[in-house]
Amino acid sequence: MQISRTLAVLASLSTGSAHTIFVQLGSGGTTYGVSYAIRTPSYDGPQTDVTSRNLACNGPPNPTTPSDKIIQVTAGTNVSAIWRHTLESGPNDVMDPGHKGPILAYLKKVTDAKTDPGVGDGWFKIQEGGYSNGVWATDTVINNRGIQTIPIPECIANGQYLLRAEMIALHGARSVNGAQLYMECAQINITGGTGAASPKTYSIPGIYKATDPGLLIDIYNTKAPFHYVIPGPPMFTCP
Ligand SMILES: [Cu+2]
Repeated sequence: MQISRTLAVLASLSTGSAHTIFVQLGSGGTTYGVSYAIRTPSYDGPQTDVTSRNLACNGPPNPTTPSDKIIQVTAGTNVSAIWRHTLESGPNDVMDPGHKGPILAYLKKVTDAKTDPGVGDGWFKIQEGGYSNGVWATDTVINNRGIQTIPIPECIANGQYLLRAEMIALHGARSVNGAQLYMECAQINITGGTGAASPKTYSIPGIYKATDPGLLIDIYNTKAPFHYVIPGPPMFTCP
């Protein structure tokens, strides 16, 4: 108990500046350049207030740069959200491994992906990974050279969307607003969708509460194996 608490404190001290950014998207066999069609910040810090409008597509204190690009995505295929410590980092510098927690992905259908701020209703969760067999989903991404593989549902409508990829680090989450949430929004145009389903949508901010069991948790003093509850709404799947 005492040792793990010390390790936890050391982990949060030593990883204070080793955050992460969703910097690149791969789709249809092409990996686009850093910040291409993604609203990236120059600083890699987290959002920690789950009621902030900047929970949607990041923003102050990590101001983001707009992009006038849109990436084509075929429904029913996988895209690759690529995470790096900074905009300049390589595949061996994804995020400090002391950052452990879930990964998630959301879509929001929009009229103009280049300009829609993403704030408010319209979001549905298309991917979630938490803690299983002793491994956090963030470790899976780090060990996969920063690649978060996201399946795009085949049954959704065609058109422009914001793709919000997210990683949450829980090393400081034993106190309220201690979880570090990392997210960026990619601007995509989906084709090949059947449009057979209309996903139930949710608001960002609004999907998380500071006291959610998946955001307010002492991961170092919770006995393994434990059941980690991934935050946010139920994941959408095609019928
Ligand atoms: Cu960090």
